[in-house]
Amino acid sequence: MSTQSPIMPSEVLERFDVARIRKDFPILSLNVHGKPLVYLDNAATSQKPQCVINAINEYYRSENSNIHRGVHYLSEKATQEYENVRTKVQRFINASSVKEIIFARGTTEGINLVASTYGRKAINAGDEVLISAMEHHSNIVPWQILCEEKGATLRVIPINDSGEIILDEYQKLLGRKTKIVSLAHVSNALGTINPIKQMIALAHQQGVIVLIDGAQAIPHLNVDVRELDCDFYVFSAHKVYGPTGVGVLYGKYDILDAMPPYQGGGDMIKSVTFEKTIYNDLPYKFEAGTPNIADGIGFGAALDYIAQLDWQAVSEYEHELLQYATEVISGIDGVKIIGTAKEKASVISFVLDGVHPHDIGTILDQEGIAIRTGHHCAQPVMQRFNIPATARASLALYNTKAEIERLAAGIQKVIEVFH
Ligand code: 7TS
Repeated sequence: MSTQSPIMPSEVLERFDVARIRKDFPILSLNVHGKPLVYLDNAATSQKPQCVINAINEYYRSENSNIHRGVHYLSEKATQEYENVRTKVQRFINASSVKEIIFARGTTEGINLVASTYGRKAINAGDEVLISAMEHHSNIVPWQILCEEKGATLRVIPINDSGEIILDEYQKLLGRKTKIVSLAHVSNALGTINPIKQMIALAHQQGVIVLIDGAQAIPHLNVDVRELDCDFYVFSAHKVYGPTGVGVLYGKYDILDAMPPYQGGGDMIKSVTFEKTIYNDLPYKFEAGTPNIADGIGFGAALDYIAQLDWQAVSEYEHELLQYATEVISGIDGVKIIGTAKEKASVISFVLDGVHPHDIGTILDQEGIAIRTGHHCAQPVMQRFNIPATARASLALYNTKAEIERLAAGIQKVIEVFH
């Protein structure tokens, strides 16, 4: 029941200059309930570096204007800044073209867009949509709505007791009726990294297209959409140090081009008469109305911030931190970690004997420690493990070993209170 580190500080933990990184995130120096904040709710949303805050501020101070429609200085400047972000996203995920980068409100909207455009066109009565048992609600409900409308069936790939997809079952479920597979790259409730490259290849062998929900992968893994060969990849800026309200839908050009539009309105058209509307080219066909310009530009600053980091060092650091946290937390008597896949990122979901996760969260909050408790918008995962909820600590590049030790001490306090 030791909360002391059984692991010596490693080379990686020493090499990565986390103290310098932490200075970039002003919120990390807050005190909460009189104690230094330990922010371990990064899977819900990450904190923002000063450069992102500055970019949004600067936009409203000196660039604010609507985009794609003005000939005046401000509108041209805002348009250029906003479109530059598209190029940054294209490079970030190695897409072939900026035309394949659609801005949306976030992961949720990206999935809904695909379900209600590609899905409505491609899926008919008797067809099947295949997801896994570890999906976030936003990768379940849009498909349920679609299946209900079309008389199609939602099929679910089971997971094992470690929280890994059972690949044999996946292969059995992939059949002639399957029209789309939609999978989390990384599970928000379990932390499992799914073998999506292999799963995409298996789907493609059957001529099935694949959407990847990258919400939890994008802050931790190196994502190359061409290497993965996914047909769609969606993620949210706010989980990767950018602002809320902006996200990305990547799609292969030919697939996007053949899809009907999502919402109708300004910017998504070339010409409108009462008889007929000609839709705009990609990517604008899917971007009706004034977008979230300021936060889009803030997202660009987040991508610049990431670009100047040694991403390999970040990944190694986060991996080491996760291993350390897993060892320390699982060493506490009465704690059980939910999600013990061999390949994991960032997330430690756990339950504690005799204590409801909400009580864990409340006591930790008094210690200045922010974790999330509940079903994490993945209720079927809770059902799979026969639990109502978990307590979840989720890590980011600015977390430290010392914070993990504060978490462990906080859990000890919970135990003292309850026993
Ligand atoms: N998919 C996954 C895997 C997620 O983790 C989330 C958000 C979403 C989709 C939805 O993202 P949004 O930005 O559109 O809301 N996950 C969480 C979480 O784990 N705690 O709060 C939000």
